[in-house]
Amino acid sequence: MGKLHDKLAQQIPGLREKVHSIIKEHGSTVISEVTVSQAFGGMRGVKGLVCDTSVVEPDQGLIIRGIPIGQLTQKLPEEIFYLLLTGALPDAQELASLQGDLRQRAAVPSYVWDVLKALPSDSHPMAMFSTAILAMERDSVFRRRYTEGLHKEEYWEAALDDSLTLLARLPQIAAGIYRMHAHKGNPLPSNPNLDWGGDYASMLHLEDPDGEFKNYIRLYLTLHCDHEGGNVSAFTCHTVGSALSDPFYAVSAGMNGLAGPLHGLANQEGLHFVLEIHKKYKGVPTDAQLSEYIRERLEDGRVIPGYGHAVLRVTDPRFTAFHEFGLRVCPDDEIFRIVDQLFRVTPEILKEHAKIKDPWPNVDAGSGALLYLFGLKEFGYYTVLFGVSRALGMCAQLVLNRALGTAITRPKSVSTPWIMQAISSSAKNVGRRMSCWKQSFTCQHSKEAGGNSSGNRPRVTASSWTTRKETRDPDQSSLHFWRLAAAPLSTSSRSCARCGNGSAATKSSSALTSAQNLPAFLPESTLNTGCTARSPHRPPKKRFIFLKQSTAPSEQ
Ligand code: NMX
Ligand code: MLT
Repeated sequence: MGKLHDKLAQQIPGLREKVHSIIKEHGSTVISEVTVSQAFGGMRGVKGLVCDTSVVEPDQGLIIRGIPIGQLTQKLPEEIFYLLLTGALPDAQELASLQGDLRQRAAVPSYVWDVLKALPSDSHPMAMFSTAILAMERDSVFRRRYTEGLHKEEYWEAALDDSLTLLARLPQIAAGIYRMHAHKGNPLPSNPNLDWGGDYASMLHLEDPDGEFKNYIRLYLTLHCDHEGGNVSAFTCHTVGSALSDPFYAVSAGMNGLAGPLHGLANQEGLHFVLEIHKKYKGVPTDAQLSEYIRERLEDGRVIPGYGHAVLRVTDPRFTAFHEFGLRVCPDDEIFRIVDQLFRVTPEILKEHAKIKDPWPNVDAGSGALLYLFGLKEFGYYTVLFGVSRALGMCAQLVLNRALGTAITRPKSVSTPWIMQAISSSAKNVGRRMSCWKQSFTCQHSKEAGGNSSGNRPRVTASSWTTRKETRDPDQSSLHFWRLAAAPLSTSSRSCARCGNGSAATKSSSALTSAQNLPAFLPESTLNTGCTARSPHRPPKKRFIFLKQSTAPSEQ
């Protein structure tokens, strides 16, 4: 398996040791919490998965092994595969070794074509693609070796073996699917003198007088390669692979997720949307017409394809790379001009909808328009291109997970009644804790306020909590209250925020928290403690000071 195998064999023992020691020494460190909204809302933002091939920063987008994707646009996709796996770009020899290995494995078995031909002719290209990958499972080295008794430490080698075979065959399979889908004849043979992406472009067999189509396909395959571990296709692939299903099963499953319109199919939807606009306005509309069109679509309860993202909060740098390519190659083309115009007009409209967290274009907003311009007009096919590229990331993640012995994926699900029970216990617990807590404090200002029947320092009254609590939803009432009550308080000055009494023995919120075992979920910033006692000459304020009874001045 060449130099890539050797490099990984060198790196993996160190990686294993690092991960084992992190788990051993810091296994109980909390890195995330889960709210009810997240449990119902696609686990958005929950950190419960590790992926080292790439990260997606909300304000920067895709970063592969520390390198922003915008700096990798000139690299070949197979170089990116090497980078995803090893953390470094290959040198010339390493690249040649990988390309040689891929070439040797590129022949597609004839049974794959038989399976594809047996499918109904109107099958979606993504269904064909996923089926072809699944059919090749019979060739899995991982499954064969596992059945023979493969040692755990060698899982990754078998996964790499399968991954290389799978990736080597994908361009010809994908190009063959295109030709079948577009009724353009039999699949064409692979050209061993071309790189992985160039060969794919060449087998698609479209006009390419100046080589820009090949460049575009290489760019396309580089930009879509990976998007950390939580996107639908990568996560599905990861989950299936975690059961030690081999890479053919796992990648095929990932492709089925990619085929959804909220994920990879959005590139097909995006072009469809642009063509609809072009048809309706018989060319490029005015900005006002386009705005109206977008608003109508939103009012019809339909998404604007190619816009929004679960993680990103800026223009996707992958969109920027496609946009720059279009500006260079076809700035005056009407389809491209609509893509460009959508980029100017759409975000401002989406920003009017507070619920839409990311109004900016994602990778799918412009990629299809350029394919269309190069003559690849069957947009039902576009997600297959995405899939060929995303297989790089899926395979890299699988190999590393098998190397690190990542456990079978099995989060705990809960039922809706369980959630309702948790909400009500949480409200009761908070009430109980608050009540314990308020017993432990007394108010400095009670003296000036005249006190209550039991003395000069009345305890904080329950009503001061409940008046506010009643106005809040039951699960988070206290938290809201405390947030309301929070006000900057210099605990170091040890003086009261209302009367400025320097002798007030105010404790820092963290000291109070630990001393009184306060609700652990209250962020320290919300514990700027305060007094709820009313002074006759001062209306109650949002800013209060609590004093611990045992340290109140009168008891010192
Ligand atoms: N057009 C209309 N509504 C949108 C859009 C959009 N482009 N983006 C988000 N929203 C809505 C979303 O449907 C949700 O509505 P509701 O509460 O009624 O269900 C609300 O805004 C909140 O969604 P967000 O939290 O902003 O986004 P979320 O993380 O749930 O979903 C996407 C992310 C990507 C699924 C969503 O932005 C979307 O549907 N975009 C259009 C489809 C698309 O371009 N997908 C491609 C993603 C990239 N990829 O290649 O996979
Ligand atoms: C992707 O490339 O996978 C998409 O941008 C979706 C995602 O990251 O969730």
